[in-house]
Amino acid sequence: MFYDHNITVVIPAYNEADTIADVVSDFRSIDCVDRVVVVENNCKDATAELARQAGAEVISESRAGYGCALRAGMDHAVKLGADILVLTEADGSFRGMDIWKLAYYLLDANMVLGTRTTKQMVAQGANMDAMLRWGNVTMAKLLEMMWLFPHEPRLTDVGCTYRAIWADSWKQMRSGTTEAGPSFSPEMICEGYRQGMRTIEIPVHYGARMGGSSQHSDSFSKVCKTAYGMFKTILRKRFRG
Ligand SMILES: Nc1nc2c(ncn2[C@@H]2O[C@H](COP(=O)(O)OP(=O)(O)O)[C@@H](O)[C@H]2O)c(=O)[nH]1
Ligand SMILES: [Mg+2]
Repeated sequence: MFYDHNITVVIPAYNEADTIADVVSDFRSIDCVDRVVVVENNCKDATAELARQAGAEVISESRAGYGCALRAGMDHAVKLGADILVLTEADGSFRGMDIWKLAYYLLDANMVLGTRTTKQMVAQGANMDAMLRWGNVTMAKLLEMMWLFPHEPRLTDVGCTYRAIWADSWKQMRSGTTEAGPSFSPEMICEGYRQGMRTIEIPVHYGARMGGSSQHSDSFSKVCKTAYGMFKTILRKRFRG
């Protein structure tokens, strides 16, 4: 509980057996966290079993993809009565204790986004070199420009999974999100602006993956594919709603 608010952490996980147990334990050890939900999509390894053993509730989503997994996890958390939904990753690149920062800022907002582009918060070995950092900042500036009037957003990252949103705000924006993959991240931000939601971005610690390999950004071609998808999503949301 954070004050009187029930917090559920939602973790999308695809073949993350190397890291999922430590991540679930880390988030469960944080006092304000009430429940940890892991969403898997037909994982080919022991992710689900290890997550369950570590104390998470595991649900399976048949539609593949990061966006589908997050939507399913948030819907599940809402059904169970969560007040605050916190999204994070299964690879150990975020740390549980940063949830406090997100939660405090959420008292003044509909949604609080983490940013991984504050260099001083990026650990050695993290998948956030200068190219990725500036790529993320550039995409964020594009999003800012698109929604300059009337919102004047301040953003430096559009793809950070670590974020918090009120369950009521999620229910309100849900039907405006359709992306199945990583573009779900900027789509959620754009939908929030479209609906006039108050969104704040704050720096979070970003570390190296503790194991496994990235689905979206471990090679130049994957980064380009992910970035192009996000670019299209931002333009679509601005000009086609
Ligand atoms: N359930 C599910 N989780 C996914 C899928 N794709 C990525 N993830 C998870 O989403 C998070 C972000 O993916 P990751 O590979 O770390 O991408 P990166 O952070 O951009 O390098 C991780 O926790 C992944 O396990 C998917 O298709 N299904
Ligand atoms: Mg990751």
